[in-house]
Amino acid sequence: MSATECSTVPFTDGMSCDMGLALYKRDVCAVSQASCAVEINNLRCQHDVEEWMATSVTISLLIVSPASGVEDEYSGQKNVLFIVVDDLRPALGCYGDKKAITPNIDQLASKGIVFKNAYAQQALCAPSRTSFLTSRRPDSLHLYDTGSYWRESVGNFVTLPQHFKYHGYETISVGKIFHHGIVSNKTDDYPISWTEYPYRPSTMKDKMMAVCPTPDGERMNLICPVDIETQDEKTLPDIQNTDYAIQYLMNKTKGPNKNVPFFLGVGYYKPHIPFKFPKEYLDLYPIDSMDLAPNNTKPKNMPKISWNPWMDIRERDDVKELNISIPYGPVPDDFQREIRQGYYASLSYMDDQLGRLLKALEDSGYADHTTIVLLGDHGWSLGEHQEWSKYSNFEVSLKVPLIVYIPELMDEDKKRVPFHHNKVLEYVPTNKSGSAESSMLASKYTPKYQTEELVELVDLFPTLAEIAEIAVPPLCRVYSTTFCSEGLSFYPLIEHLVTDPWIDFNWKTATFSQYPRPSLSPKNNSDQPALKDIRYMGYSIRTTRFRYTEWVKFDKEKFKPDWPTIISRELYDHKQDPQEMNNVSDQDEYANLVIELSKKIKKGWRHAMPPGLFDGPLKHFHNEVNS
Ligand SMILES: [Ca+2]
Repeated sequence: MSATECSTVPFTDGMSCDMGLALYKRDVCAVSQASCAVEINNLRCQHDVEEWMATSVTISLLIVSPASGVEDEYSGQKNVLFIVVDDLRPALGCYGDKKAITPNIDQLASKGIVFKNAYAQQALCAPSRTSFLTSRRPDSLHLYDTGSYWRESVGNFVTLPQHFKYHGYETISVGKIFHHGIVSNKTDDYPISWTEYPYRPSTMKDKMMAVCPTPDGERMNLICPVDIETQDEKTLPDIQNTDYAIQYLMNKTKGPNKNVPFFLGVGYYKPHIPFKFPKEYLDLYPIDSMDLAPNNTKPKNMPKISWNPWMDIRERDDVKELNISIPYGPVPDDFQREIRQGYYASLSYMDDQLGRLLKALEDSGYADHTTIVLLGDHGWSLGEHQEWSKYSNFEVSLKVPLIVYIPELMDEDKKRVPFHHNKVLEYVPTNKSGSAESSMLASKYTPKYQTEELVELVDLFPTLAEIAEIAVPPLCRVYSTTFCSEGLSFYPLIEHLVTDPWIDFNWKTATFSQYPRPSLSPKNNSDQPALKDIRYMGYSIRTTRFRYTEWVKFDKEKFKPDWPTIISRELYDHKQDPQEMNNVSDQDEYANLVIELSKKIKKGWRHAMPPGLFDGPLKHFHNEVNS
């Protein structure tokens, strides 16, 4: 039976719908008392899914008692606002970036927790998003490019929104949550993951069009400040996204489904290239105030295979005419400043949209019971290492912002300060020397909680399930298509930081990421090799002090590394070298460490979990933590 014939039922690989659903229910029941009252025998696919969903909602309503003092109609279920920002690195006020003007993201951070060491599993949209939306790592998804749909190619894994949908949530996708295209069946995985057809802004069609005004006419530039009045429909994709999400919230408060909990995914397109934004945002960052990356040259002893030649940047008209040499460049200094200015301006424009959305959430009345998560799908190099864009295993490509706000946990005594919209253009500096006064204004927010603990985007699925008190997928002890997770819920970590921060907490000891390459030295397809061209894989781990990457031969038929065939190694000591400018993997004093980290990488993510976790059931670990 194909995935589409049995499309609403998980885990149907080689089995009937009935069996697939029965297994999902069994797995859910194993971890969730609420769902266990449901009979799992004699199932019929579609009919039973709907009946089960209805029963499941009723049961949750009965079992989860509302917190005291909230409005009568509140059902006790937590809504989720899941905000994914395309190519967002932690260039944010709340991450200590003095230049960034991001008062709305900072406002969110001032109520929630900021994860200072959060990592993507691969620095490319499609593999990263599919990974955190299924809680599987790229090697389990067999996905390193944009060329396959997991349900057809590898396993009918349940997705994060699908799981919420099964638990009675309205699941809504606005903009880019799944990577659009083949990887999500060209439908963003509708109808399996979403209650209604995913919204995509109509003006996204202009992404590869010549719409940037220049003295020589309209061009397809990298840096593209625009007068909105001259654009298609007089709007831009992220403005449309925000309008749509606001409309959804406003309609919901008035509609018959007012009390049905929601999982609202809002995927912002900026600061992904091209840097197309309303031109006023450029004034936030006078060009004279822009600097270069402090480490804008190639790292010492960097293996050639590490390099990504940033071809997506080069194909834009304004970059093309600079005739920058392939593959290394460098980009002329003046243009480096312009790229950095364009990235920051795009980011502030996106932040302004987020402010509108947060204000609407407040106005809708849902903010008291809506968990908000904001993340970037991977990082981006703004000239660090002489590099641009993502496509690598460097820290700047893999590190992402991750902010989580859980009102029920983080606002004591119901003293929640309402969200408001910080109008970002009010931060435009009055002098040309830069944004000092703006950052002073922006600094009125500081993160409420922050942590240096290592977390991975693959952890998000179980974390959100635990926050919402729906069935938490247990760890996948071995590779499996059943209901399980290749990440670990960090909710206990959050709870610990909020309630008992002075007590030691056992947490994971490394994060795992990877990047494929077609060749030993950079070629035109090194940034995004198609699966058929992949010959090497760089496996990268980050411990609290080190980033270690091992480049090995890779079998693309079996989706497995050939560990003995090592191409090269990289080791960056973040204590001595936080900018990753010196690969010390060949230095004698690090020889033993290289052996140790090489072993750790091969043992894999399961063995970097908190001690004891793989010796007993997950529940046991959480009980220990809570006791
Ligand atoms: Ca991306």
